[in-house]
Order: sequence, then structure tokens, then C-alpha cells
Amino acid sequence: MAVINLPSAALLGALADRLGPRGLTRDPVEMAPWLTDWRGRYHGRAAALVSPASTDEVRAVVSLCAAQGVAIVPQGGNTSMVGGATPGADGDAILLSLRRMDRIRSVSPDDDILVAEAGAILAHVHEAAAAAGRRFPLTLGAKGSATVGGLVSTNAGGTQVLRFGPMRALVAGLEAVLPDGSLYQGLSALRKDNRGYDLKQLLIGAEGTLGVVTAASLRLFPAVGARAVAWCGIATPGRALALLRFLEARIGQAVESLELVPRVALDLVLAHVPGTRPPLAAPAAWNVLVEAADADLEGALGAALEAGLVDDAALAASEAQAAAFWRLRDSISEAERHAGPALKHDISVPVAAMPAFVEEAAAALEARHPGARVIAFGHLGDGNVHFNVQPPPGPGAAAWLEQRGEAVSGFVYDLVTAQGGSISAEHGIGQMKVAALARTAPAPHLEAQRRIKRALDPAGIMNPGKLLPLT
Ligand code: 2HG
Ligand code: ZN
Repeated sequence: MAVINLPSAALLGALADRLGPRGLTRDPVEMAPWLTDWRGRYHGRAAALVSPASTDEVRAVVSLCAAQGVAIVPQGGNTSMVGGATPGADGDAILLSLRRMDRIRSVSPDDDILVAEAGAILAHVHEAAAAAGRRFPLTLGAKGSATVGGLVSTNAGGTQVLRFGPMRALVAGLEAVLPDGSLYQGLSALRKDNRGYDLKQLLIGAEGTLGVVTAASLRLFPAVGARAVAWCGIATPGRALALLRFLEARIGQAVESLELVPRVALDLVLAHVPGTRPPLAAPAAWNVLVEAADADLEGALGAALEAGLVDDAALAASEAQAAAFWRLRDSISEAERHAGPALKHDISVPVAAMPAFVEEAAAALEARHPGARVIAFGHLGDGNVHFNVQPPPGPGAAAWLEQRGEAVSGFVYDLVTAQGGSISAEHGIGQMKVAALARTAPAPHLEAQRRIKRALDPAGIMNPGKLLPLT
């Protein structure tokens, strides 16, 4: 059993000496924003916030902490949906922010590779790729604050996974500091490399439990000439999947996104996000946002209208309108947060099973818990929706969540597991889902993961309490 120690005054002094005044703070006011997660659900404490400026400094921090068995919680943009970057309440850990390491180290159009440090913000990666006439395709609502290290460590997905896959498909190489302070130098972006286990893939999605990602080589793609974006009104989630297959048959891989938005989600956005407008003349029970690159989306959607798959469609007439459609989609989380606390379930089942799952699981849940409301939205084409549940409105909402939250989530996870699905499709496990993972994952799966963790981090100092049920 790993033993975690409190950081001694000597350790804090050594860290301060090594990192200089910008690299360490214990000031409660400076630390406060980073001790609570984006959703305001987890409140942690930390002995210090360290902000190294280089990989060498990260190595020094990890080596010093490893020598004394002190825990480290790595953090990027602090946009985790599952409390993955928030330290525990005990205050024993060092919070390690990668935000000062935000350089784009290189862009190589010939290799189609961009090397970014862990603290680089996703939107800046997009800009740097575009400046070189290329594109880094992964994108998501939090692109203005999510960082490369966090995206790697959670194997982030987002809205372009349909065509390009999640981070696991987009990271060509990694640099990381392992829990003993040694450096894993794997940035060289080889297209072919068969030297045994793929440590890079082990670190992707490890949520900081196997080391600290300090930089990544990211795959670039040709810039898009013209993107076409349309907002469609449809009758059922089944029609959304049928529409995807219909469009793929006509314009193939040009279809880059297909996002499902129920009327309740759109209504929340229109109510809570300033400057938003209804995209269609009449509200539809279900909506689909489609994006295609360099293809005749208008023609393909015309055929879908004729075939009766789509009831109404608005094709963005300008880049500004395309951005406005995307804003409606990307603001769902924020609108939901304004509406009050809800239970979040980031789930996946096989793609073909998702339309029926959305409707049947929502009906079953709402029948079992009268007054509760399911808001299932997102990446239908990936078999992943955010099956979020709002408590019955009114003053009893907080008590309802407290008393029933676990049972409601358990109900959702049991339905997902029965379909061979996953209780975390793209947000990770963090601290929010550790117990749910322990309950639903097959024992051999958990045991193999525990062995990997023990092999690389025998003292258990890296992001304790996250991802793995360790007992
Ligand atoms: C999205 O797809 C994000 O918008 C957030 O993954 C989902 O807030 C959520 O539940
Ligand atoms: Zn999502």
C-alpha cells in the first residue's frame, strides 16, 4: 500500500529555490481558482501551487516529491468534467500547473506535425496550425481554455471525432516526466515504430496517474477550403443516425460532425446564453448540427429532405452564421450550468444502439423518477451522448440530488453496461466516477490497470484518488 507524505518545510523550500518566485505560491488567494473544478463540484486543498516553466523544472519537481513520497496533482486548463485535476480535501498534495509551459515548439508542414507544450491552449494550437496552412482538427466547447496536456491526459474527444478520432488518433508522440522523475522522450513522430509496448498510448487517457505530460507531437491535416454547416430539424434520434449514413453515402468522409441536440437543450441555450437565436422557423423535437468539408452538403441535405429524413434545414450562408450554429451547440454545457446542478453521464454504447438507448433510457428514467428531466445531447455519430439528468425543478432540487443522485446514476450506468457500453466515453473517470468504475468494470480489466499503475508509480504519488479504485 502506497504511503503519501505531507510535504515538509524542507521540500517546499527546495521547490521554491528551484522554481523561483513565479514558480511557486502558497498564497490562498492565488491558489483559490485552481482548487475548485469548472463545475464548482469539487473543492480541494494543496500545500503549494507550483508552475514550472520547462520540462527540466517539471523533472525537478517530480524528483523532489518522489524522494519524499509527496503527491502531485497535474493541472492544465482546469476544465475537467469529472474533478480529474482538482486535489483532494486533505491538502497534502502539490498542485502542479502546466500553464506556464504554453509554447508551440515547432510546426512542420512536411511532417504534418505540430509540437506543443502541455500548457498550450487548444485555440492557440488551431491558430498556429492555420498560420502554416494546416489544421489540427480536434475541437470542443472549452477550446479557449483546455490545454494540450489535459486533452492528452483525458484522451479528449469533442465534435470532430467522427472523422478524425479522439486524441489517441491525433497524438503522434509525447514527452512526459515519469513518476520517478525520469524523462520519457517520445516526441519524434514516427509513422512506424514497433519497439514493443506503446508507452505514449498508455499515457494518453491516464489522467496524470502515470506521469506528467510536458509536450505532444500533434498530427496536422490539410486546411479546409470551404466548410458547410447546417442545422436540421428531425423527428427522432433514429432519423439522426439514418441521416448520417445517408449523407455518408453521398459525400463520404466529408461529413466531419453530426451532433444531436434535443429541443430541451436548445431551449436552455436560448434562455441562458446571450445573443443566441433560434436556428429554425419552428422548433423541432430533435435537432442535428452537421458539418461537412469541401462537399455539396446542400445537395445532399436536399435529397434527405425529399427522402423525408429531415423536416427542416438551415444551411449557414456565411462563416458568421456557421459560427452562430456552432455556438448554439457548444454552449449547452454552459447553459445547463446556469440552469442549476444536474447529474452528468458521459456515456457510449455501440453506435447503432444509441438512438433507441436515448429514447428508451430517458423514458425509463423519467418514469422511475417523476419530475426529473433527461437532456441527452452530443456525439451521436460516435455512439456517445451526454445523458444528463436535471432534478425536478423547485426548492427540493438540491435534496433530490443528494438523496437520489447515486441511484439515478447507477440506473443509467447499469443500462449502459448491459449494452456493452462505457460509463465514460470522453470525459474520463477523475474522482467523480471512481466508485462507478469499480462497480461496473470487469475485474480483470481493473486488475490489469492496477498492475500498470503499481509498476510505474509504486509509491502512488501521481494524482491519487483519480481514475483507479486502488483497493
Ligand atoms: C460537450 O460535448 C462536452 O459539450 C460537455 O463534452 C458535455 O456538459 C456536458 O455534459
Ligand atoms: Zn462531449
